[in-house]
Amino acid sequence: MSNKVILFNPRSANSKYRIPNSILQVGASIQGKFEYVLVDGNLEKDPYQKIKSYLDTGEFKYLGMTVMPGPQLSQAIPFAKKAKEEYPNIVNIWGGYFPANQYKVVVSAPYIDFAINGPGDNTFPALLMALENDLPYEFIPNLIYQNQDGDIIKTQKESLLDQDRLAPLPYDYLNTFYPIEGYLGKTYLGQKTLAYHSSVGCPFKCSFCAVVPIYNARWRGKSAENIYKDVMKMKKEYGADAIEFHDNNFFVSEKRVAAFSKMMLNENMIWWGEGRIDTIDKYSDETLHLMRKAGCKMIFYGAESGNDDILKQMDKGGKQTAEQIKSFAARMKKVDIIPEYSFVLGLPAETPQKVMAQIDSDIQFIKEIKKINPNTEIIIYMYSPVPTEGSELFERITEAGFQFPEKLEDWITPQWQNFDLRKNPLTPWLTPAMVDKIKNFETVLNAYYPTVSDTKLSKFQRKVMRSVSAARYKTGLYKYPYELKVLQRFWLKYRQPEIEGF
Ligand code: B12
Ligand code: SF4
Repeated sequence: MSNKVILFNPRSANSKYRIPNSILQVGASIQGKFEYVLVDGNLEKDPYQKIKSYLDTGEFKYLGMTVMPGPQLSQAIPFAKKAKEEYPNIVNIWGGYFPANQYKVVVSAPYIDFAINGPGDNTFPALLMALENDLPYEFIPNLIYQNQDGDIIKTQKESLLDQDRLAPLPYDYLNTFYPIEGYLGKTYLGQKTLAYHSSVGCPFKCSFCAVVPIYNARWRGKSAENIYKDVMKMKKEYGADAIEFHDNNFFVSEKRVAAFSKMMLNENMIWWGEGRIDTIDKYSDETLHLMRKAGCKMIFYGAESGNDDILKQMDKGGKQTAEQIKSFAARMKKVDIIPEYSFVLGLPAETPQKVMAQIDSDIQFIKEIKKINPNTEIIIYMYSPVPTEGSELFERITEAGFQFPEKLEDWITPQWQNFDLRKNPLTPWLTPAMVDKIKNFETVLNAYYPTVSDTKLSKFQRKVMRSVSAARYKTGLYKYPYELKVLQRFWLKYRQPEIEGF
């Protein structure tokens, strides 16, 4: 029968491949209903050849891809296009954050048939059923497509599903395509790190965030018991000894985190996740100590900026302030959990002088944080807007002249690839001098405080980097830090969370 499904994870990393949770969960949604194969672009030398070999059997009709912005597009776009040209009867279905946010450009491409708008757990099997049985699909929630008149149709959004009732992740089936051990990599957290996703969405509405347009301040998580069950399976059967929680916001519920921590107390596993300062600052000391005892070693936070006005603009509904960012860094020091603070520099302002002044003041703020808690890991992003239409920030960037590509293929031009990686934000209000200042400060900061999570750097190398960069760091002379760049090139394959992730 020619109704089999290929689920493809385009290449997203050059090393430290994670379990492709997106296609794994999509696979779970059709397990037992449709036959499917998994193709991981991270592990295939020639993934298109692999896809083609399946299509050549004549048994496959559906090509599902998961797509996030950035390098995944450089396989997703040409592969989808080529597959449609060579096998015109296949149905191309894209899911993930890119098609959900950039849906206009995606479904207008003549070779893409459908985009999934957020969770695909019900949508995907329902769509396949409809297509197989020639039934209407207009009433299937979370779907985006272009109809015959050329109108873009977005069907209604479905309520978030009870995450405990989703089909179990088909780890053992994935293992028949790619050995699971290959996905449990060495990180700062452990020798065999499991990537796990325990919740969907986020209850907040930060105006720059790609999660907001899709989830609209909704969040649902699996219970502590079910997370623990999956983690234990991966520990016992595949030797996992650490966990990276890939949730947008793992720490929404103190009760869930405390319950999970209690279960993890004697498991000797280290774990990490992403949270919000204002949420976790409400946790009791007791919970924080319990988390640390249970293996929570580091938490990633969007600190964003040291300017309260900007924080207000960004964190709608949030209560984070510059004072709190500082006092929380001190609190984390007391409970011995490393705060990983990310900052977004280069936001628009009325005049270039104001943009520059804000960059300077954020740099000062970061240095203050480092004084309060030198273990704080700092990650600097250059502001890249996402089109959260209707948001205040979106209106401002549009007024300032920002425009997204109009054609899907334009996303794989080098300038947009760099934009995706937040390397070159293409934002009209940032001058080269501003971009240089941000990048140079980052180089000096990383040399003066080499990240603890880089497992390759020796004590001696850290010492040398620190002393060579000390004068620059202290005096604020960040320009042309070539000597540091040379050292970093030789000694560091820098952990670049902005590209590699965590
Ligand atoms: C893991 C991860 C990575 C890994 C990739 C791992 C891998 N697979 O090899 C790494 C670390 C490499 C990475 C890198 C980047 N990432 Co990333 N990443 C994630 C993360 C944390 C988890 C993704 C995941 O596995 N989710 C679990 C699955 C189950 O959820 P899901 O993907 O949403 O899938 C559901 C639906 O979307 C839908 N669906 C998804 N795919 C498909 C496919 C089909 C066919 C169907 C039917 C449905 C469907 O159904 C699924 C089940 O309901 C997400 C945030 C998040 N919490 O999701 C960010 C995220 C996707 N990444 C993001 C970004 C920006 C990047 C980067 C571009 C830059 C950066 N700063 O991180 C880089 C570069 C990417 C690259 N190199 O191509 C953003 C995207 C934002 C946006 N503007 O769209 C996110 C949302 C993080 C964020 N909040 O900013 N990333
Ligand atoms: S808290 Fe994080 S995930 Fe939630 S809306 Fe803000 S930036 Fe996005």
